[in-house]
Amino acid sequence: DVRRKIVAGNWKMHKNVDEAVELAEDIVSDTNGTLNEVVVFPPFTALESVAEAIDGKHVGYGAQDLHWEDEGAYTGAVSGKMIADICAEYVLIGHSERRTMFGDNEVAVAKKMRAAYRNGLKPMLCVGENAQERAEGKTSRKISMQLKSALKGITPDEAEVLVVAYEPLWAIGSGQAATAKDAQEVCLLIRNKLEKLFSADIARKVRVLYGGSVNAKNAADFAISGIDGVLVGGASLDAQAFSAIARSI
Ligand code: G2H
Repeated sequence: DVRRKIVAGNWKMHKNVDEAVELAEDIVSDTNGTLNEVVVFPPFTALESVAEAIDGKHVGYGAQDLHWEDEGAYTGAVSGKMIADICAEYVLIGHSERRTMFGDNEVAVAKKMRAAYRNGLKPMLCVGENAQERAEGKTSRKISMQLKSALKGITPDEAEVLVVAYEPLWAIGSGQAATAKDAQEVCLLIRNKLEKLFSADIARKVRVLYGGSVNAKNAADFAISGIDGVLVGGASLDAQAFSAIARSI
């Protein structure tokens, strides 16, 4: 397979600095030897300390969000330029918690995508339908719309390093993960859409992950063709559980 799998941990609003550094260091030692790419997303207050602790090791790190401008009067915001300055590799964009609780609409997501690329960060773009959209058979339409809107103006070169995370809203933090078959179906749909938006070559290169209530027990279910890894929330806060996931993907 041309695509190296990614196991990513989204720590959300958890961990103070000391706890974050300890977790990151434990993940580094517990995932030693894995062929998969391992990435952690600490909260902003701990990002630089985690960066210092694991820089040069096999575990990558990124930010959970960014502002679309590089600097300015935007109280409380952190820019892609600032995130790139501490040598982060990735940035999460359009996580459903940002979309539903912080007003990140399609316009904001698209601007954040451009800001990430402008600053040399690889975006991990989150898309997904809610329970009602799934029940009404609108999953495909919703995902296609989100991809088209977020990737508008992105060049083929930029698209190559894109990572897409399929995170159905009904599976997030609910303990009720999607079945591997349902996740695989939507991941394939995402890859088809990428082929339409860019090319078959780029669609072959982009990693498409599944996220939503992945844990050490169910992670291996998602080790199937078309799913290039997982984005883990709750279970990524425990080094042993997260490392077990990294080994089973
Ligand atoms: C989805 C996921 C990680 P959890 O938000 O982004 O979280 O694994 O807790 O459902």
